[in-house]
Amino acid sequence: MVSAMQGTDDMRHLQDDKRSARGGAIRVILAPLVGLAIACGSADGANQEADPFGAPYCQELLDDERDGSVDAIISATFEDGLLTRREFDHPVGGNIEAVETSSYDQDRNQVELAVDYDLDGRADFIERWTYDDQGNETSYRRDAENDGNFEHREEHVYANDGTIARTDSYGSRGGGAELTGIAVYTVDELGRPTHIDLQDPTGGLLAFRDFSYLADRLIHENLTSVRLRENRLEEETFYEHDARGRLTSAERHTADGLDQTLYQWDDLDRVITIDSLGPSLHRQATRTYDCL
Ligand SMILES: [Ca+2]
Ligand SMILES: [Ca+2]
Ligand SMILES: [Ca+2]
Repeated sequence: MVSAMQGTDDMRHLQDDKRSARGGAIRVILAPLVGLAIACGSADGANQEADPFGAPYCQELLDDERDGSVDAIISATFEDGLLTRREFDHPVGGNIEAVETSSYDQDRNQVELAVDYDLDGRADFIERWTYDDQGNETSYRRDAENDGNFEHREEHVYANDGTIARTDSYGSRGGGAELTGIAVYTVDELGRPTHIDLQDPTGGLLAFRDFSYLADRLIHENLTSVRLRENRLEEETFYEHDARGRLTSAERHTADGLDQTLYQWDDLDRVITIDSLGPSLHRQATRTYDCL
């Protein structure tokens, strides 16, 4: 399903938000671990990128500006059920700049991401996802300062046939949780979201989002187009896949211009390079999976 109110593009927004929130710490988080569930968010490749329990990469080189020089190195280790990513600056010093840890609580079917910006050993940012027995994401919550108050929470509601029906978003103010938005889904006969209405707490329509799929394929990952309209803002993202159904290109058209993300895969269906080309993000990430 499409993760929460976040369609594929919102993941990018989420990523940007996090990046700014943490002052440029680890830069590769994309709705982490949604891939632990079924096909959540896989339409844009974020699944493969973000799911360390699926195809963990052990090293990622980041080249900002795509000028051929590496600017940061992310190293990932998976030990004792914890996935840890460390970001090092490069080539200056090789100092650690941030550490993020992902863990899975089997009893609660919960994934937690904790990020330590200032390297004092205590997390400064926490996110949690829970899943039902079918692997559907049931909730998401975010604590921006790790003060125990989760300022943002989303609860997903599924219909009897297992398809996503609604997402309720809550904000927390002064100890009380307050409904801030509702997403209502329309799904096709395969259970895929085709339309999402984003509503205010009283049910007033704020925006909507349409999804199109290739008709001749039955796999979930064949999302071809997402369109978002929000007041006068309109944007559309087009996806391309190779013969094996793997995402090769996501092209996002907005009023400001065109962003394109290109994915290259290895023979084991793992993403090895991600090229981001556009005014808002210009970067190449290169991944390695078989570190010694
Ligand atoms: Ca560079
Ligand atoms: Ca800290
Ligand atoms: Ca908080």
